[in-house]
Amino acid sequence: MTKAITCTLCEAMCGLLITTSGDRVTGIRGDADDPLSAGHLCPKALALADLRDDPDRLRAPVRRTADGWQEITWDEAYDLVAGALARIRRRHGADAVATYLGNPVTHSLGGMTHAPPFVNLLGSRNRFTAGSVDQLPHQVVARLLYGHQWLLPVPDIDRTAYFLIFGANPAVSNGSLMTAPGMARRIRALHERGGTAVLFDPRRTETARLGVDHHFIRPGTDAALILGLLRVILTEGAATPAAYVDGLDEVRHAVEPFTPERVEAATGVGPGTVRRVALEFAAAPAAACYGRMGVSTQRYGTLCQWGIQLLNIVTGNLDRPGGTLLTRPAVDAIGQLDPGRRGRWHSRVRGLPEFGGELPLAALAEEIRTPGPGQVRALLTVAGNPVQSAPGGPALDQALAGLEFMAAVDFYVNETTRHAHVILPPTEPLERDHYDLVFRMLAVRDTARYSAAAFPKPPGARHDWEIFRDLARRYRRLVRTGRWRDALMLRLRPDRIVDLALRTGPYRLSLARLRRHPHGIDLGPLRPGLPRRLRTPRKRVRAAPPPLLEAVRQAAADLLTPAEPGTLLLIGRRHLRDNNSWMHNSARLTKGRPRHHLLMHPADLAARGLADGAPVRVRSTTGEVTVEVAASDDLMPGTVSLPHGYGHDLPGVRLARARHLPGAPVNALTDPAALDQLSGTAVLNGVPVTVEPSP
Ligand SMILES: Nc1nc2c(c(=O)[nH]1)N[C@H]1C(S)=C(S)[C@@H](COP(=O)(O)OP(=O)(O)OC[C@H]3O[C@@H](n4cnc5c(=O)[nH]c(N)nc54)[C@H](O)[C@@H]3O)O[C@H]1N2
Ligand SMILES: Nc1nc2c(c(=O)[nH]1)N[C@H]1C(S)=C(S)[C@@H](COP(=O)(O)OP(=O)(O)OC[C@H]3O[C@@H](n4cnc5c(=O)[nH]c(N)nc54)[C@H](O)[C@@H]3O)O[C@H]1N2
Ligand code: SF4
Ligand SMILES: [Mo]
Repeated sequence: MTKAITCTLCEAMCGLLITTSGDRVTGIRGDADDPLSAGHLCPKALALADLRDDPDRLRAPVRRTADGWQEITWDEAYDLVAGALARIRRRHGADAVATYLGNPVTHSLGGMTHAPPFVNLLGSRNRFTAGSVDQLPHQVVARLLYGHQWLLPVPDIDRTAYFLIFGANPAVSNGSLMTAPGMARRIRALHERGGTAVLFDPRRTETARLGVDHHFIRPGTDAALILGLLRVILTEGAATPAAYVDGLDEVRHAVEPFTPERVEAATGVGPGTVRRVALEFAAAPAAACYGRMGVSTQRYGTLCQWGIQLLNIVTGNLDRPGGTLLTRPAVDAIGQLDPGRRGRWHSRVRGLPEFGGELPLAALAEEIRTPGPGQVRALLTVAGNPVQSAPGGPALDQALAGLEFMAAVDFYVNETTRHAHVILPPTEPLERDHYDLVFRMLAVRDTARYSAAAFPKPPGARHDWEIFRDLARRYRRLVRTGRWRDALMLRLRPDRIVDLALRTGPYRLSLARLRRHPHGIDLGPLRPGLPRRLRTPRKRVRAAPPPLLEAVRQAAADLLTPAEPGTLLLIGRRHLRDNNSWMHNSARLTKGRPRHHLLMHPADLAARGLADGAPVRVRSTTGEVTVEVAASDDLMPGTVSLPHGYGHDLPGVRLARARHLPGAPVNALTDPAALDQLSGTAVLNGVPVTVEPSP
């Protein structure tokens, strides 16, 4: 039997055709009829079958005992979890129970509809998500400039003439906050129509190899370059902003210090390149500037994302076909979402402000470890592995061991969930219906696709949403709390929620209609909609919000400080066959040449007397790891690169294959104290390290 499904492993949302026989997968291929992915798929799609068959994947709730994990019934599991969460709340207050929502929550329909209302029910201010090790700077900037954290313009890659990229590797990641399956094809098409793609990245990446004009940049210095590009455009009279933009005089003043010569000393990018790229970008008939993880998770991530928006704004490319535009998704949830308020409360220990209702993940360990009123004593994680993904992972690992209670909604016993007292495993992705609530909002073309589950739910299994519904029912019997809206959401089925949202959405679609079109419905290319869709008070773009101006003023000297010779800066890396910290139990994805090495330029190896392939000790101010080094002239000298999500060999982890993969946990080296101040996002790129022979 062949069914049309949607891949949920990354943001690309590829349409897939899956053939099955009984309860087994017999084939997976790209769905050529999907209006967005047009047949594209990557090697991870095939691993959906491995995930399904993995004997290490939990199929029933388990409880941790002195003799290991013991299977229990759902009723027992719900009672244990709801009971413990309610008890700790009663004894120590709501803030004593923290929550962490990991990345796959956004890829699961039932996770998206039901995890947030359950978290609301718990009423704690100690809410954490993967957002603060990822995209929060984009949200902070969107809130300040456009009035809502989810008004995120998307590069119109299929119509642009000039694509300017900072710190993203879409050839591998398949695009992030820019759902664009088949990036190689799209870049090829850009070149074929005479367009240009320019990339700034300290590593010559897979994206750089797509015929892209690639330039090295010293890690952590992009804000200087981006503001320098703006300075060229604003001083050479090339600006053509829309009439609804305020504040460009202030911007012009703020970028004054960023002369091409000073930018070069800080970033390593020559003044000729700065001028040329700026003027080409401004002169292109349509241009789009975009930056992702490399510029979001660095010391001035919010300034980088501000500068990127400004480049699009001052050149008139915001809201222009071929520039960057807002999507118009069939389910438009923006009105229901927090606009991005900030600072309503602060973290207890370090006094860090919340943003959009969450605190920086970098603060979780200290909130657990530091005694006193408001101390975190219990944790619920959902679809996450913060021991691997948070800065200072090993310290968080230690902190988790000291919790009074921990529960996880997850189907693996990984580095994080091994600390749980109870694990509640949901169905796997092929067993559930799917509609992408998040990434349809961020795609380079408007489309809608509802996928029915490829397999029926096995007897006794629970979907993510059922777990939250059932937990909420028990919990509310013990703690009379919660808003009616959350209680209602928790009782509705996700398909019902999607249907209602489709019917009231901009295209008046319905679930029935989408079911009749299993390959998806094309809603067309991105369309202009500003200033009408702004959520600022007077429908004006605020190009120069005071907090950002103040931040540039304070950061300028630091940003423009020339690099010290001899220092090494660590950056991250993703691989097409890795998926953050999970999917490492799949043989299909992990066989072949190892790819966990620390990459280092041959000159940097020679300067330290290190041999290619030898184990080395990498040290930062917070920790150290031992890992093999590999020479690579794809790295900018002075930069080393290590992927995240490796190093699974900890006691209790139940991932038979992953445990034996070589590699080291990069977040042993990242520092929870190092944050992008404006957003609370962790600095994961541009971390100073030393590398020496392993003793
Ligand atoms: N195959 C695969 N795909 C994925 C994922 C995965 O794990 N595997 N993860 C998904 C997730 S959760 C996300 S958020 C996205 C991320 O999507 P991307 O951001 O496109 O992916 P990264 O590989 O993190 O790319 C970051 C790039 O920034 C560069 N970089 C590092 N530091 C700096 C710097 O200081 N300045 C500049 N200019 N560049 C820098 C790195 O060399 C790297 O090439 O990918 C998603 N897709
Ligand atoms: N140094 C460094 N650190 C990083 C990054 C980096 O580039 N460098 N990238 C950061 C980024 S962008 C991200 S998004 C984070 C990711 O960090 P996390 O979200 O914390 O971790 P993941 O590795 O995505 O772990 C996903 C977990 O979800 C479970 N899971 C998968 N599907 C489901 C499901 O449908 N339901 C439930 N309940 N569970 C499920 C898996 O079993 C796994 O345990 O890491 C961040 N950390
Ligand atoms: S690029 Fe790969 S992992 Fe991402 S949605 Fe497509 S098939 Fe799935
Ligand atoms: Mo991410």
